[in-house]
Parts: sequence; structure tokens; C-alpha cells
Amino acid sequence: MCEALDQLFASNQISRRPQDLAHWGKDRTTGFTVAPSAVVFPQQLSEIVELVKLANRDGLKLVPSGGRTGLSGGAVASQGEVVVSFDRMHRILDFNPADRLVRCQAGVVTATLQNFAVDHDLYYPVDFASSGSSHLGGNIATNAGGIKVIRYGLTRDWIAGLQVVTGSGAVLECNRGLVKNATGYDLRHLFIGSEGTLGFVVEADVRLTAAPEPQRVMLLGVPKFRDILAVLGQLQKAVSLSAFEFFSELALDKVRAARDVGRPLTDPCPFYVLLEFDESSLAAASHAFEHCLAEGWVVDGVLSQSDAQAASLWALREDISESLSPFAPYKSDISVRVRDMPGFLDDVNKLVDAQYPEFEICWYGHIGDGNLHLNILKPDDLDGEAFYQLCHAISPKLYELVAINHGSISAEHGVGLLKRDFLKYSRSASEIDLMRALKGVFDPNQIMNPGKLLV
Ligand code: 2HG
Ligand code: ZN
Repeated sequence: MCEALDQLFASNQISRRPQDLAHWGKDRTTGFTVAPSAVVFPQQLSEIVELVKLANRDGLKLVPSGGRTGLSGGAVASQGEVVVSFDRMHRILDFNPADRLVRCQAGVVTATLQNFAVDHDLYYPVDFASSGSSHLGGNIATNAGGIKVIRYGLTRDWIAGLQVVTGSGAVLECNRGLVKNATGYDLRHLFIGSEGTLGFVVEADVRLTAAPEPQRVMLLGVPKFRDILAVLGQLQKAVSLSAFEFFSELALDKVRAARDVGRPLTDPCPFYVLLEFDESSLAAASHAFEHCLAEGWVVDGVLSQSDAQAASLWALREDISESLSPFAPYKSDISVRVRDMPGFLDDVNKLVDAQYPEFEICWYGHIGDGNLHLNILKPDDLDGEAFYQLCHAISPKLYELVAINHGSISAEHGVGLLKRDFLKYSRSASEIDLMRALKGVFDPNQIMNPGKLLV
């Protein structure tokens, strides 16, 4: 079976070197075994089709791999799988201004697409801290969200067409960039968010939009967690927000320590809100800020006076994840409907205080979308595996709260290996049965990304 793989790929397109297996066999998660048998670098569709046929014939298991920035273990190869890297399929193939569509290979880096849009006086609004290395294919596989969802939606909202290779080797052109297409099941949307369990995303038609007007950034100090929601309500009434993020003082501490930057406000504050809006609504935003101040929801604030200042305020939020990585955090990425947030926040706070009294908890996230990132930091004196097991064992309690609030155990990072055991807290038994049945239709021999999403 190894020989067949070597016949399919040129020697510079396949590696079994231990350092390559370690590098391409994982994403940004820690704690999972990394043990692929090979990594291959296809350059064209036909190689992927042949590889899938070979895998079906010889029982190989395949793990699609993009920018490896995932946080749920969706691109980890633990059991001798062949990693299929899209590093060499990184070209922008076509741009059609009439449709504002860009045809991309799956390995196009998110920032490359964003820059391409700017070069054509347009905008690709899906954005997050890992834009400089994440691949479009991975964004599609996890339906990635990020910092502009409150105005622009998720990756799903920008994908107008997909070329995929199913787990049985069929090549599908889904939707072909159409705006309107009322011809039954939209298979494109099954692949978006499928975490590589149904097949490979090879190319995509991505929709661009008009460039936004200049933006302003405000950073506010909010003493009480619950009041963040009141601030959101006030600002939403006043302006059209393009971002509404929050983070805790502990998160800020970690960024300041890692990046050696100063405080954004004179005094420390338990929580901070970072929001972005159109410059033309500055007066309305300032008015809303005054109101929040008068109500005591906000104690201080700063407004960006230049693009450079806006960028440095954004860095305080966007650098959190990376600044926390030395602490091997156990991550939760949960969401509820915004209307359920206040009660949910109280419940989660109580739970966290009761269950994790000895751990440092870093709160941050896209609170305007109802999305919280809860990072539990590993104490120095605790072994990694013991820490993981401890956190994993407590997770059901958190996810029960999520379930009671009809929320999601994974808002934007995907299920992967990390949350697979907890899927039942967000999806019913009937849904999971149907998901498994769908997997069987697209990937009858179960060659695609084994162990991810579904047990
Ligand atoms: C973010 O919003 C990312 O910064 C990463 O989704 C979150 O590392 C995390 O928990
Ligand atoms: Zn996020």
C-alpha cells in the first residue's frame, strides 16, 4: 500500500521524515497523539481523486490539512493516517468582477484572499487572528467565524461555489457561484463545516463585497461581566457595529506580558469591550458611550485616533490566543443566543468558581455573537495529561448549561477530537444518526478524517 502511494506522488510530494510527520500531523491543539504514516502534497485535482480511490481500495485513512491553525484537533492524525496537505494548492485561479467572485484553490491563505480583494477595491470580510496562516479550505471545513461576524456573518455566507472530492472519489461542482439556485439539496452547505469528514474541498468560489467605509475602534472598561450586554444593547441602538469583542483583565495581563505593551486605560478593569463601527457614526457612538458611563456600566474608554492606534487596540484582543499558548490552555468555544446571554453568564460564572477554584480562567470572545472563549490555563506544577483529563471530566457540567440554554458546544472552532465526546449536548440523537448516515453516503468506507466530529 505504501508503494502505491509512492507511485501516485513524486518523491518531492511525499514525506515520511519524522520532523515532517510531527509538523504536518497536527494543528494548534496540544495533548493528542501525533502519528501519521505519511504526508502528501497534491498539486492538482486528479491526484486527489486517485488518492481517494487508492484509499478506498487499500484501506488508507486520509486527514485533510490546511494552515493547521485549528483548535479542536480536526487536523490531527493520530492513527497512522496519511495527511493530505494543501500547501501546494495555493493559487487564486480567477476573478470575475461582474459577479465579484474569486475562484481559489483550497490552500489559499486567508490574508492572501483579503489582500487580493483590497487590490480590486473590494473586501473579504471573514477575519481572525490566524488569517496570516489559515487556509481557505480549513475555514470552509470549520465554517470559520472570527471578529466581523456581527456584521458580515461566517465563512458559509461567502462561499458561492465549491469543488469537492467525496470520500468515494466523486468530483462535485456545487452551486457554481450562483446567487439563486432552487434545485433541491444544497450539497455545498453540507461540506461547509463538515471538518473533512465527507471529502476534500479542492476549490471554492468566494464572494467579495464593497469595501467598508473607514472604521473607528473604541475600547471600554466594564467592571461587571453582566453589564457588557447592556453596553452591547446601547451601542447596537446607536451604530452599525462591525465588531463587538470582550476580554478579561487576566487575558490583557497575559498579552501585556507576552508582547510588552502598556495598559490601554489608566486603571485596570475586570473586563474590556472592544468595538468597531463606521467613522460616520462617531457622534452617535460617543453619545452611547456617555450614556454607558452615566449608567455606571463603563468606567473609562479610549477611541482610536489613527489606523495605527486602532491596530494596537485590536492587537490586545487578537493576540490573546497566542499569548496563552505557553499555558497549554484547555479551550471551550461556546455560544448561546444573545438574548440568553445574561442568565447564561451568571450560571457559567457560578460553575467556574465552584469547579475551577484553583485554575486561572481567561475569558474573552465575540460576545456580540453570543460566543465566549473560555480558556483554562494549566498550572505549572500539573502534568499536561492530568490537566487535560481533569478539564475534560468537568466539561459535561459546562455543556449541560449550554444545552439548557439551547447553545452550541462549538461556536466556531469545530468539534474535531476535542469536543467529539460532547456533541450530544448540542445535537439530538436523531440529528447525530442522520449525520452518521450522511457520512456513510459520502464516505462509505470511512476513509475521511477518522474519529473527528462523530465517534
Ligand atoms: C479568537 O477569537 C480565536 O481569538 C481563538 O477564535 C480563541 O484560542 C482561542 O480560544
Ligand atoms: Zn474566536
